[in-house]
Amino acid sequence: MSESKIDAVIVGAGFGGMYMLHRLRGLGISAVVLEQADDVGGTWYWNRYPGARCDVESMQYSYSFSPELQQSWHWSERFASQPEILRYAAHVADTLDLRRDIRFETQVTSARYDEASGLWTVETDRGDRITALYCIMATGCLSSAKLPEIAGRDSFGGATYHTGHWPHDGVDFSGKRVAVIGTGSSAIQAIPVIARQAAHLTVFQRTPNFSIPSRNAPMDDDYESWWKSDYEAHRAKARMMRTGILYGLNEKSALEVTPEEREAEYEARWAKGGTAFMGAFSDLITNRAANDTAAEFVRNKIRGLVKDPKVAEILAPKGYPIGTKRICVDTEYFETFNQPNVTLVDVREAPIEAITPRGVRTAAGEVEVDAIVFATGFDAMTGALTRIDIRGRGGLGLAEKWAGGPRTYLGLMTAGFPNMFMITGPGSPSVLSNMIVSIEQHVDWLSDCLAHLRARGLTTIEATQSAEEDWVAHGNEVADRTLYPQAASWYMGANVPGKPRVFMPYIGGVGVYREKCAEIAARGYEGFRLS
Ligand code: FAD
Ligand code: N01
Repeated sequence: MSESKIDAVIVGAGFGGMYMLHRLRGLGISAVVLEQADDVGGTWYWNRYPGARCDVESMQYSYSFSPELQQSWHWSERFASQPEILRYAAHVADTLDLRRDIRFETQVTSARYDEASGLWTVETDRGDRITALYCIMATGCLSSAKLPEIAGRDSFGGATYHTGHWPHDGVDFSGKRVAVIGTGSSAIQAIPVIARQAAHLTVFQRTPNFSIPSRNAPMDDDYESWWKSDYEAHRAKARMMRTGILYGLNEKSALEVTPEEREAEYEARWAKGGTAFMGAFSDLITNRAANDTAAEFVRNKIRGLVKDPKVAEILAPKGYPIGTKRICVDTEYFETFNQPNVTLVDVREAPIEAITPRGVRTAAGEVEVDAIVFATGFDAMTGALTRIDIRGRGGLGLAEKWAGGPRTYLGLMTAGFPNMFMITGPGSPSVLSNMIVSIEQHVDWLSDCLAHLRARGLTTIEATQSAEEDWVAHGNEVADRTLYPQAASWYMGANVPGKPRVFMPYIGGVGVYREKCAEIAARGYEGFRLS
């Protein structure tokens, strides 16, 4: 058992925790980062599955706080691969000498607030007991991997993998019969790569996904120069965009243009590739009729790419609006189903009954395989937090408080948990944005807030109950103006049996949210109690 006292404990050494540590150092606030992995990088440390890469362009998916860093780093591709992003995270850690304040292979198990002292006590699986004034959760929105609840899951005799916990030495599927369960973003990236290696690949699909080709390519020198020639101005614009990403948004409605113009707009965006497809028209996420035009365009593309019309129809998403489950970006995903060694199983039609010692059994029979890849996602947004025994005033548990869904003020704090902060917590734009933009905004806001407290000799900040209630109501009201609640997505907690169906991120937009946070700070941290 080791006991220590420090100003701030930060949990997590992904991009959130790393930048938080850097800013606290600058404020002269002593801090330690606790990280369960053995190195920095978070998402990019864990998700080493074949084909893993970013779908925000690499010129934008990077820190903006250091002009030297963003000028000196060179990205080799339009969309960076996982190994390159991990190298970037390591480079940042080296450049800023972050690792000396990070305790690796240390999982935080509990964090308790003591009302008498006003301090947090954080405990770890290594027996550490650290007392701190501030407890900052940079635990990630997509860091709590979710295995499917399928009977016999542990009885399988071959190898099993989860995309979010991929072995560091890679996996050789040569000559193997492989099953992939799931068809979300991770699966859509992994399937084409696994299919090139495996003797046979069987994909078990519950819900088909809309996916746009990435058109990934080596970095274009002129494009890199364009960004670097005025990085500050481009970043400033991106920070005010709805998604924190700088790309062309068409202000027109999909319904006000002719069918020919609409088709041309979709074709142009399909040819360019990437998530900017959803910027084709201004009302794609608010108007079902508008959305249907984009959804049908993509379904027709799938029908064109997949040779077997029956397979194409199974892969063509129906029944929910495009974009309301996280839009995917792929490299030859749909084409992969033309390969003779790839089989698609529609588990809506033939539900998975069990995993057996030999493979996967559905209502249509057993598929024998040598390896199973669970591409089944995460207990998103709340899982990493509720897994820790976090207790605030009166011993109230966070998991208990959030039993009906997460409740926060701005996604930064939750009432009853003084001095406990969340980086990109539920109720902030987080997963609906370029997350590095959102991380920087939260860390900067919080750093300014702590500087404000310290300059006034104050020690504590806490969200008020009423501000939290108003924010939750506002978040729901904004979400209800969109089509998002119509899909059974992980944004809604729908992928975790028993999880309340609440739309968890804030969909008001990154720019709007940033302005609200700034106004609240300017009004003396309205909605927070300072003491
Ligand atoms: P994370 O990177 O998740 O880091 C959290 C860290 O906290 C982890 O290292 C974890 O081990 C640690 N931790 C959690 N709980 C504990 C505990 N109890 N004790 C100790 N340590 C703990 N976002 C985009 O904007 N664009 C993309 O293209 C994109 N692609 C993605 C691809 C994949 C495969 C995934 C899974 C996510 C992707 N994301 C993307 C989201 C991505 O999570 C964020 O962009 C960003 O990396 C999050 O950084 P973070 O520091 O907030 O969280
Ligand atoms: O996880 P997911 P993910 N039986 O939850 C299926 C980011 N990311 O790891 O849709 C059968 O999206 C489930 O089916 P259904 C990005 O934000 C980004 O792929 O619930 N199937 C679904 O198909 C992304 O959204 C990139 O019906 C089961 C799949 O498993 C987020 O991370 C790349 C099942 C899970 O999909 C999560 O993506 C990767 C069961 N019991 C990740 N349980 C980029 O490209 C679950 N499924 C940037």
